[in-house]
Amino acid sequence: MATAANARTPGWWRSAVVYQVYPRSFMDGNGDGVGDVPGITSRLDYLARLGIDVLWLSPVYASPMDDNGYDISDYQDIDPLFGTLDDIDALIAGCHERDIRVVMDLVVNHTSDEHAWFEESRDPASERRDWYWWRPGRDGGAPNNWESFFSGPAWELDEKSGEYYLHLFSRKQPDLNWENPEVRRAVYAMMRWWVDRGVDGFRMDVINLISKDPTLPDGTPTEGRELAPSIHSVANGPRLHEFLAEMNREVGLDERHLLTVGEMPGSTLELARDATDAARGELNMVFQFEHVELDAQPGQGKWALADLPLPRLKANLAKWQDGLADVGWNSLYWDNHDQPRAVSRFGDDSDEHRVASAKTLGTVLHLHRGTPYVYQGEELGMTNAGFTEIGQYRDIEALNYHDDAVSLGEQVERVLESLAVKGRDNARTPMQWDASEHAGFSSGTPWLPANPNKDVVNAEAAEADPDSVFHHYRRLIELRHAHPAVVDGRFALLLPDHEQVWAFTRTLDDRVLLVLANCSSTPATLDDGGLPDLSGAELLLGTHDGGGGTTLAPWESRLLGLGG
Ligand code: ISL
Repeated sequence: MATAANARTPGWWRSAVVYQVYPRSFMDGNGDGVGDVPGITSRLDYLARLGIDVLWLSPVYASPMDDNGYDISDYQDIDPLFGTLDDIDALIAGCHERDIRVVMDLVVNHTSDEHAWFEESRDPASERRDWYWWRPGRDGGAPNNWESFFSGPAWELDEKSGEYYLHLFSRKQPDLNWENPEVRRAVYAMMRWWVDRGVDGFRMDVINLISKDPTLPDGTPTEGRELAPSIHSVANGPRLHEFLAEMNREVGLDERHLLTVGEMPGSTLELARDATDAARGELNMVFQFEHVELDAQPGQGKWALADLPLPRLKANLAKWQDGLADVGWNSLYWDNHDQPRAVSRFGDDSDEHRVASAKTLGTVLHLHRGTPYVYQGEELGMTNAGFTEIGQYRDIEALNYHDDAVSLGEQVERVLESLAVKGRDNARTPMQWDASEHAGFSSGTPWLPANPNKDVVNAEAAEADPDSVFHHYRRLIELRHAHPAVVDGRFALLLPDHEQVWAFTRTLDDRVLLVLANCSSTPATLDDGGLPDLSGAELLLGTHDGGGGTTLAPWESRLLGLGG
């Protein structure tokens, strides 16, 4: 059988669209209320109909599930909650039969504290002691002032040795010490094992945290907090590029044309450009965070909400387009399992505008230059969860933030508002397959309840409606596969100051693609000049029938083809 895996060609990922599955919430095959691998396999025909090229699977490895599988206790086994290694083999084969490639999540900045490596490492005499970051305390407290991403100090005292270990995430996610070459060798061997099993690439969790300044210097705390936010103190360490290049060589990532995308919170444009410069042999692309941090108060963390005027968002994406135009490559995303739902955040999720705004956001994103990522349910215009009480949340980040903020004297109402807007559980409610109980996700009681809007927002209804968000995404993916300008065209932002309209071109030779998108819930006028001559333009994709003229309806978008 000629599998997609053995047909990988250099740069194939530039014309690909990746679909992210969060296994816990995608499809429950055995009725225990939690999604699983056989459940995913049972839905592959749906993904094939959408037309995606790659499936990125969030972690399914053995895990105590402190952070829903991002705390791994065995990299080479599947958690029983999700299935078995045979189930994964069947999923990979099922994908390859449909020409869908499979990218695994690689979580190697940290393991679970229940990983055998860490259990050994707890013994100060063990050969694995140095596989993690152990340090004596300072002045009766933690070794430095770093704060965990999930609130509170980034250090945990281990009574047995009287030393602390570093955990940039939960205390059940101790950080691996990448300074130790044995750690690196073990990680590369594990990656090769997965490649041999048939996977087509890796999405690398917080990969810019693997290199740390070994002196672990204190960070500068922000006003009113005694702990320094860890990201600014620890990201992008001195040996990051060296480690990435070594991994690439040792695993044969480029040699085998595997897709590599590194998640890099706190990445700068310069860092991303270097990391994705093909000549350096590190990564294909990175997930940078700037555009998903614009709706927060600068330096105050994600929970300090702020308005986001459209010109700022446009300028930010344009900055990355320009910055990676000649060297490197962009990844494009609105959504993932850590972010609120795009249509609720950047669009308008009211009954009136949900469909048009979800489509328009899709057009804008997919027509930028880079590899687009679709997070499960985004193609249906799924919305935020609408939780109003802390008891509805399951995410460790949300629960820790709530307790921490309330104990520091913040008003409960404000905390709940931030959670409703930004909490990660917004993206983790069950995939909405149909209007039946639990949205067709599970025959049991789901671990998080399905959004009540599943009666209207669901895959079955969307597939039956040619004007749905689903079919709009399907067409966007088709357009990418059919039009080289979508993949390679040079990007230029138009009307940068327009407060409602997102307008840009993509140009390849004499072919010009023009996107005109009203990103607001009121009509927008296009009389500002600054647009190319539209006579003879061909409408390739629109959100409204028979549009035209110089007024765009609320959330109307048009993709026009000129010349060529
Ligand atoms: O979710 C975030 C926004 O608050 C980030 O802080 C997030 O924790 C960060 O982007 C890293 O994310 C990745 O690593 C975490 C895991 O919890 C996330 O789900 C994962 O995407 C630790 O493995």
